[in-house]
Amino acid sequence: MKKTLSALTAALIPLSAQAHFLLLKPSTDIVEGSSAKKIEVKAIFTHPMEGGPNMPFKPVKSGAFVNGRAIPLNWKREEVPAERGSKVKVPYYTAEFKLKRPGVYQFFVVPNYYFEPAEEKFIKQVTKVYVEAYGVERGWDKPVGLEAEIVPLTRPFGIWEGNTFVGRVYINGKPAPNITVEVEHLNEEGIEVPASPFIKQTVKTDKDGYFYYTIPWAGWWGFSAIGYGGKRKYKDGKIYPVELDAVIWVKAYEKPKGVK
Ligand SMILES: [Cu+2]
Repeated sequence: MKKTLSALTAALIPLSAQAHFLLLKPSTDIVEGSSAKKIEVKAIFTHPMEGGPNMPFKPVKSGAFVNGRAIPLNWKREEVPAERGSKVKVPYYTAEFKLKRPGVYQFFVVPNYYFEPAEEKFIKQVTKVYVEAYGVERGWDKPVGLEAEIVPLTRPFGIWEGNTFVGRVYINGKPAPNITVEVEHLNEEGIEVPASPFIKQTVKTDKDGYFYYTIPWAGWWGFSAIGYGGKRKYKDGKIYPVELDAVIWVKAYEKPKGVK
């Protein structure tokens, strides 16, 4: 009975509400002080507003891009249930990283292709997140040069809630006009949404590939620009389209106490 019910529920959830997100989250977005500190970065392929399900993936390419070069990351593979209460486990990854010098570190992950049977397509989300270390803010507006990339026009660290985030989307090195950008909050507070459209917000890029979103409350927010990455053969012998997405995560801080 329970099984029938959950199958029905799954069938009734419109696909548009189900946004996959590769989450790349550092333990902090700003590191201060005078001695070299360590942070932890976590990478998980999930549905951040709903808290799951989690999908399998592995990093194919990754690094911390700073001052024009990429420092490799040493990922440790860990496991998490695919869904709450499920015995099926999927991998996620953590990496410890020592920030040796001042600068803006752009952490990035290029995952393997994920085949989504419900949508009959591959998904590949090239994902970035920023950490500013020891007071040097230069370099956050520089692209890493990834196949799908959001280049921020809003400084992507030290953001207040209520700030407007502006980014420009590049797919295969070219600005991506008129494409969808899905926006999701990492729901660590257990927020319940009033209706399914609230799971994600949607904006579109303009004719030059720019998008704008005003962050409504504090926490981590992910932006996923939905691009097209050609076609590819699946193991069933058929050819399917590739959704090539550019993802970026930023953290908004709560307004200081006493302001309105
Ligand atoms: Cu998914």
